[in-house]
Amino acid sequence: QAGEAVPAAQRSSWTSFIKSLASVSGDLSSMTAPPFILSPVSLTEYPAYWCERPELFAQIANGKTPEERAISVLKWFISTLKGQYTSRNEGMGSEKKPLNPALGELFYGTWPDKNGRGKTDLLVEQVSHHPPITAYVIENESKGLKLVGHNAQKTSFSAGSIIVKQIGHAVLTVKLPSGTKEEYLITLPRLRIDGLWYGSPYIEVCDNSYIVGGGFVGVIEYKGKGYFSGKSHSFKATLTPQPGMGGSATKEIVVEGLWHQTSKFVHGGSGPFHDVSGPKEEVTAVGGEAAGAMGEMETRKLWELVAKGIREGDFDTASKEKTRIENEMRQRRKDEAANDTTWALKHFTPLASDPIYENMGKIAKIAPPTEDTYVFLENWPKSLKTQKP
Ligand code: CLR
Repeated sequence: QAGEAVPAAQRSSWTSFIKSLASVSGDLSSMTAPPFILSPVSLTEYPAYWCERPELFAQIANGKTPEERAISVLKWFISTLKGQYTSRNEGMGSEKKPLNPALGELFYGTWPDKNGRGKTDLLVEQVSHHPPITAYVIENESKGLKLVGHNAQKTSFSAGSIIVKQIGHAVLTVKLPSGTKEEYLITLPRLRIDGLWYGSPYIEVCDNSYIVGGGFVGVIEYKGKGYFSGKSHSFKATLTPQPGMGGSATKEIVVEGLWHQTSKFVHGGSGPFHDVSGPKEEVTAVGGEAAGAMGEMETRKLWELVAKGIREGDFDTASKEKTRIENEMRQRRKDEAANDTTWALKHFTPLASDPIYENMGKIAKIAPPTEDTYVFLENWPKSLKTQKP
């Protein structure tokens, strides 16, 4: 029986949606779900979660030693988790099903300079539709910081929960004043979506993820209710010095706490570590066309009427518009096939295996041993950055 959180009129469609989850494996993104669970936001906007505390991102550049920087990277990373994995519950009452991006869908945004932290810019492109793959860059140029990553998901259903295996990784490059650079490989944790029967899905982060760089192998272990701390959203992060990786630290650093609240040092430091009780800063969307206008493929333009319909409860319009867009995209693919062409990506080029992932992954024994990547073409729209000659 579908739970209380499901509007009465949508109970039976919610029940059949849940039941069909068991038979759909791999990609849930194109499944039809009842209106109450739809989010008006496309997955191309999600990379903004990486930088909703821009001052913590900028802070990485202020570290004077590899150790200080590695700690700042960990602190910034842990501080993004609350936004990444609980913000839909806070903003919309439960986890929701995002709009499934079209191939070539774009999203550009910025966080302004404040208190000397520098301006931070975001660029996102949907580089594959089936399976959905989103590539992104976040750059704070004045601080020499650049995060380039992509993500995809493989979903399965187990014991009433959706298991989301995140595929993809990110590389953070820190340009040092000395002219050298430091690189950090960041991998993504596995997720479990619980609360489905009640109609109020929420995410628990599971297993491990890694941050390798700055002379450390960082392992973040995630636990939910009933594990070592007995509380949901628990984590323990261990930074282990790795000889030969550019660092000079000898002691292990261990941090423990709740990623959606606070944590503290338990080894290699003392006192509080991270605290995300304060407000975050949402990205400001910027059009990528001349004078900052939004192009047809920019997410807030492309999905405008669908999003409006979902927000206002006008699901007829939302669904009609969604069908129109999907048909247009299908036609585009057919035309390409007929003309023997393919869609040209605007900002990225695929690379079959990422050497940074392979090298660092080997040090930390990360599986799989190789992963593909999307290389950024360094072509920011002029509305975000003035191109250097
Ligand atoms: C995308 C990358 C972000 C973190 C993130 C948060 C929520 C995830 C999303 C990623 C991928 C798509 C996702 C979503 C939660 C629900 C949704 C797994 C990993 C699936 C496709 C929809 C399930 C439908 C139920 C909510 C009914 O950095």
